[in-house]
Parts: sequence; structure tokens; C-alpha cells
Amino acid sequence: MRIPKSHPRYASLVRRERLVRAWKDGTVVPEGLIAHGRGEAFDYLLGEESSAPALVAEKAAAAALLRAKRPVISVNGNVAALAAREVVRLARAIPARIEVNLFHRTPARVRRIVRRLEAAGAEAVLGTRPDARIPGLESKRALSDRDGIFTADVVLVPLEDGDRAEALAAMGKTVISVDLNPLSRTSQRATIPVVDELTRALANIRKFVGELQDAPGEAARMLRAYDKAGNLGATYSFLEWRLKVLRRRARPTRTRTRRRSPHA
Ligand code: PTJ
Repeated sequence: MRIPKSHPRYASLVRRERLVRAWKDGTVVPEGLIAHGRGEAFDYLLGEESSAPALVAEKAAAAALLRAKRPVISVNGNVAALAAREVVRLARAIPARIEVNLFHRTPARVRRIVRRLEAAGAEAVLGTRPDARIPGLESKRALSDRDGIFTADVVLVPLEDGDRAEALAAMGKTVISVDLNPLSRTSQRATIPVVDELTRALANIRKFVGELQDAPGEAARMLRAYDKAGNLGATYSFLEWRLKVLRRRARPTRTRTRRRSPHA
């Protein structure tokens, strides 16, 4: 479907259209469309912009990725459909490895997603030949590569499920999640939860990577100052403020009724 650029919800409709097309070619699973709807609902509430707490978490994420010895970006179907180019740009800027890791894993889907990433410029994408398992996970999400997620010290996991975020954290890794739902188990379990829309988050993290590369010492300072509980708390306060603004806007405006003059 061709979406007119003048449509007030153009960006959101383009994202939906991309996902539907990627579902048709087998990159995205139907569950991915449901997951996207949940994300969109939270994005509405958050005002469809990166909040101040999200920007803080994104800068901390950039700092962690830059200071990592073995940083890896994990990619699933939705991420490949919506942000293959952003993933490749970020991986180059850090530099980090990219690994395809799927919940609804089939070898054909992994290959399709690798091809999509390669078309966006990625090289040596991992995930097609997993040779290790993440302990404590029963799902196919456990399958990982020794050169990638399995031995990584910092893993960026956009649109993740809580189980794997928890299992990766239990392995001692720094887990950076991107999830618009601040209440999800992923956001609760990650070391640095980024509560922002995927494409905005990846672009912001890349911008911060560039800034921190030009400011020696700033990445370490940023990580020392980052406080996960405080940051998530600020996200909840932001949501509360947004709802208050919306409530105020929804209040009926009083129409002044003029008192009638007794002499009229
Ligand atoms: O490709 P696969 O097989 O690995 O499957 C991928 C999905 C997304 C289906 C799988 O990981 C899944 O079921 O995820 P969940 O548990 O539904 O969690 C996805 C989370 O991402 C939800 O909490 C959504 O709010 C959030 N989300 C969805 N779209 C976006 C998002 N967060 C940020 N940006 C988005 N565009």
C-alpha cells in the first residue's frame, strides 16, 4: 500500500507496512505483529518521542558498548524488518558483531534475516551455526555462537523476551534492552533498559557513540553516574506527567453563562 506523506501518522504507518511486508516474506512471525502493537500502544502514551530518561539510558548504553571488549548486537525478525540499516550503522560505529537470535527459530528464517542484514551492508553475521547454549533457557533463544553472544561481555537485545534478558544477565553480561514497555520483564531484568522506540533508540545510541568517542573519559563517567532504578523511576514519573497533561486536555472547558440582569 502507498502511504501519502501528508498523512499525520505517516512514520507509524510506514513501520506497520514494513512489518506486514516482512511477515509476508517470512522474516517476521505473526507474533511479531502483536508485539509491535503492544509497543505502539506504549509509544502513544510516551508521546512518540524519546523521553529525557530514554536519552540518559541511550547515552549509558553507548558508553557500555564503547567500553566493551566483546560487544554484540542481537537481531530478531522485527528488528531486521524495521531497522536493518540502523543495526549495521551502529555495529560499524562501535564496532560490534551482529548475531541473529530468534524465539521462533527455523534455519530458513535465520538465513533470510542474515541476507537482509547483508543487503543492508553487514558482514560476517553470526547465528547460522550456533555452537553453544545459554544456560537456564529451554527455548531456541538459548542457541548462540561462541564468537558472539555466548562470550560477549555487553549484549544489545532489542525487542527481547524477559527470560533471555535474565539468563544473559545471570551469565554476568551487561544487557542493554530496547523495549517501549517499561513494565516488561525485559525492562526489569536488563542492566540498562532503554524505554524507547527501536529506530529512534538505535539512531540515538549511534549519535552518543560518536559523541563519546570524541570525549575521552566521558563514557566511564557516564557509566558511573547511570542508575537503573532511578532511570526507570524517572520513566514512570514521565508517564505519570504525560497522563496528567492528557487528563487536563480532556477536561471539558467551562462555557461561561452570563448572569441575566434582573432588569433585562
Ligand atoms: O523474530 P522472533 O522469532 O525472535 O520473535 C520476535 C518477537 C518480537 C515476536 C518476540 O521476541 C516476542 O514475542 O517479543 P515480546 O515478548 O512480545 O516482546 C516484545 C517487546 O517489544 C514488547 O514489550 C513490546 O512493547 C516491545 N516493542 C514492540 N515493538 C517495538 C517495541 N519496543 C521498541 N520499539 C518497537 N518498535
